[in-house]
Amino acid sequence: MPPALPPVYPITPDDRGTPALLEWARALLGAGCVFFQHRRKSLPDGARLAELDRLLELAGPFGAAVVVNDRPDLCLLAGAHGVHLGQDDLPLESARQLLGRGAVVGYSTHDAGQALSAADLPLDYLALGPVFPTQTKRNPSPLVPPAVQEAVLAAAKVPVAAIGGVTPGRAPGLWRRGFASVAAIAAFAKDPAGAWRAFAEARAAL
Ligand code: 3NM
Repeated sequence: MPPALPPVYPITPDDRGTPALLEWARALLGAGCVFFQHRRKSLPDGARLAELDRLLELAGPFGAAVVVNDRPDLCLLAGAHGVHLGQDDLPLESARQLLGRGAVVGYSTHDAGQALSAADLPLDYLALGPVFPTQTKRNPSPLVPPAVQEAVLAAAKVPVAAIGGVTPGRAPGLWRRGFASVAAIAAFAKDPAGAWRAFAEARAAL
């Protein structure tokens, strides 16, 4: 069984070097996070793979899962726990073929058509966004209106993560609406351990 999508899903910032990124991960793991995504689109492939190796070494003693953004090949090479694929990446079936049933395979969707047509794909979770305005993603899709969010949540056969502008203050509304998870970059960028605690408190108060 692949590791399950947790209620809070941190994603790495992409605005710093590897030593600072490893500090970010150490803080998050120390605070209790056991599932996060390595999303480092700006790094050359070799540096991205080397950083992923280092992250997996850090995550191992915590039993934490590291999901690789976009790249089943890097996931396989590093022995990471799964991939998160976008609309323009390898097909989900190909990622599944490469990584097997034990890997997490997640998929980004941005509208009802994409999310509903993913219903029969070999997925472990869907991400839907942006649910709020995001400063982090270049050229984000238009906001997913609440009615579309609800339609996707009603039809989804796998857990759905909300993404885009998520903060600890916004998370409870998303969980209550039926999102299994909230994924975020900016909210965790400066103080990952503090943000982790703020999300955990919001979850506990739900
Ligand atoms: N994907 P922040 S929005 C990586 O809409 C990503 O699918 C999105 O960063 C989507 O939490 C986004 O800082 C950026 O808004 C999320």
